[in-house]
Amino acid sequence: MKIERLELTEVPLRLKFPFRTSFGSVQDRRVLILSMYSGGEVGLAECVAGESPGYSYETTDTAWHVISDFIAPAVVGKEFASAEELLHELRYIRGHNIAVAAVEMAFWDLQARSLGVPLYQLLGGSDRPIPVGISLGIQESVEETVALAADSVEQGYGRVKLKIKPGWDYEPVKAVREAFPDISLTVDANSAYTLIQAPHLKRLDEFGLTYIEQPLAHDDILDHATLQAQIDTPICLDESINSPEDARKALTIGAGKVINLKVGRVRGFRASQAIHDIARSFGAPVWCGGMLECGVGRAANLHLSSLPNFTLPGDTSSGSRYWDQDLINEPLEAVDGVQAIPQHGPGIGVSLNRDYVERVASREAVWGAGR
Ligand code: OSB
Ligand code: MG
Repeated sequence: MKIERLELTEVPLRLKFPFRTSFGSVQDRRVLILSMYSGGEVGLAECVAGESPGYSYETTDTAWHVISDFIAPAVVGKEFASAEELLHELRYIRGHNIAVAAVEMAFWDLQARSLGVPLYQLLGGSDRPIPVGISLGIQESVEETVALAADSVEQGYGRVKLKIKPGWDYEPVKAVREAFPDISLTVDANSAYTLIQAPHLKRLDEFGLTYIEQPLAHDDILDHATLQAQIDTPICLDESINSPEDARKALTIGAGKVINLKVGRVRGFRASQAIHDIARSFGAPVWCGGMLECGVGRAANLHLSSLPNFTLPGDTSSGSRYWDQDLINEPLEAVDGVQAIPQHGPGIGVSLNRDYVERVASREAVWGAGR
């Protein structure tokens, strides 16, 4: 497939509520949408970089820079037979996985649309209901946290994840566990602790959590292995896994037992498939993480989540949870804790609301020939 044209569009999008984690709070998002054209088809992807370098060093602006100044000039006008070939062209770009992934994901969607098949088929998944969980940000009070967890349980979400940080961990988790003794409950620290706090983290063992997500440093696996040996709660790695090699090494040394797979963080679908397979060979389940995506990214995540080793509910909650006005035309709603894989057409199976996107876009860059 020859990449004839690429469009990168930035769209301001306000979350219904501020989302607070151990690394900061966000409400005003700047979502990047990539459109890739070939042979009359257009592939879509969302670039999941955040607005500030809190979760990853990548931001909306670094992704804009790397895509504009390095990736687009290297791929537009060129022919690629596969995602591997595309990735090979970009192999000299160290890091910046979120930027590279956006282009790789648009290529997969373009391929699937050109073949007239749903993306999950190309990825090796199957048409099955996708169990979904919900990620609850840090709240002002324990009462609010319990109330939000109650809403989530009522809506049928199959897992409730609480964001934690030092000073906001044992109490809210205890309160939610007491209110809901039987739900699958997890916590996500986004790297807010160090090994010195291992005895404190061990206290969470009493709540029978499905896992504790990324308690220690974003670039660590060694201390996670030490911690895992001291606590009963399985560790789920998020920030620490940026490649299939990271996954192999982490699982080899016992740094965790579960992986939160985010396509952007690991450089795209090809790497996601590899990490999925490596985790499976270790008997470690994976689940699909979220980056406060709009419908474009969520649709892609749902297709990926259909691969067989995605055995835990993902952070692919309803689009309406975050957005009054999503950027896609079709709703993406969880019903009784399950999302259907969107198949309103081939590829990721949703369509971009181009009228709206063009009306509110804050900037756009274009490479290659006319549409
Ligand atoms: O650590 O999983 C995370 C959001 C932004 C950055 C990092 C994370 C998150 C979430 C939200 O937990 C998941 C979602 O999109 O619903
Ligand atoms: Mg996480």
